[in-house]
Amino acid sequence: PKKATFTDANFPLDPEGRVYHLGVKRGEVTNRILSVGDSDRARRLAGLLDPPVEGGDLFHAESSRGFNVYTGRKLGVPITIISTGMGIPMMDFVVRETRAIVEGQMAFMRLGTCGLIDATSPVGTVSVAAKGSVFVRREPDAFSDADVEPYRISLPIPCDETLSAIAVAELKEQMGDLSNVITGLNASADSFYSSQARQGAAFDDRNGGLMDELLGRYPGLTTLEMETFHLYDLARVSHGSVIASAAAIGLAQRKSNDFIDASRIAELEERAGEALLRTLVKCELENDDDGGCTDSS
Ligand code: R1P
Ligand code: URA
Repeated sequence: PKKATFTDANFPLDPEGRVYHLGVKRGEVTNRILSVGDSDRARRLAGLLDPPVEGGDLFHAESSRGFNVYTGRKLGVPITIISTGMGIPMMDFVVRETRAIVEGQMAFMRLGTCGLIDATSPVGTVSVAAKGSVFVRREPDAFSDADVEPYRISLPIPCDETLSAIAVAELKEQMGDLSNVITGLNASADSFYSSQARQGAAFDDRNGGLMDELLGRYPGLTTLEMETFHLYDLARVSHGSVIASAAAIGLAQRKSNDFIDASRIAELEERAGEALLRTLVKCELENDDDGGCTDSS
């Protein structure tokens, strides 16, 4: 298909107002967004939305950059599910480009997967990053022989406490006996490998002491993944226009080296997804009263 022409180098839009990477425009995204990394997870969770009324379709747009946007309703409330992909730049596109085409305050929940750090949490545990998130990034200057450490660990950034509390309650109800729900501090890393302290011989990663360093600095660390920190960071600098929280399903147990059986993932994702969609339905946003995102007309 022919590519549309975009104008405005500062914030590119096509003639209909579509944003450059997500490929959606005003009216196609709501104030309540569930962001997930994986496109299969997004499609599966879109199946949990209300059935479209009277021949209407669930809105779905897939962009050539790999974002999938589904917009419908959950329990009557307009909601959007986005497959974000992986890493901080992808989360940056999702938050900034949706913010540009939605009026009023926005709530973001992330449902991710993660590595579990504390030895007591088995694979399948769902952890809410209710105590915030830090960022772990590889420092390239260390490999240019500058006198700096090879990994930098940031200060924590908090999440929205109310959104997290609703998420914990909803997750406990929906997960039931299927899995444990915990809360903790998350670390988002700029690699699945080096900055998550995975060991390998192919690269000179200098990360043998990284896990101990992380736990030494933040003993309450529960999870390692790749996007939550940036979601919280953008919410923090959004002048109050974005609130955010995040949960993740533990696929990898980093102490025991256990990895989850693939057959368990779909049900865990669906139950956690149901919980986080209900969380977004329940959360109150500033513009709800004036016909904002919960207007069901
Ligand atoms: C790595 O496997 C990916 O899984 C986690 C990490 O944050 C990273 O994006 O989350 P998602 O399953 O949501 O992608
Ligand atoms: N996603 C991550 O980023 N890390 C893990 O260990 C598992 C999922």
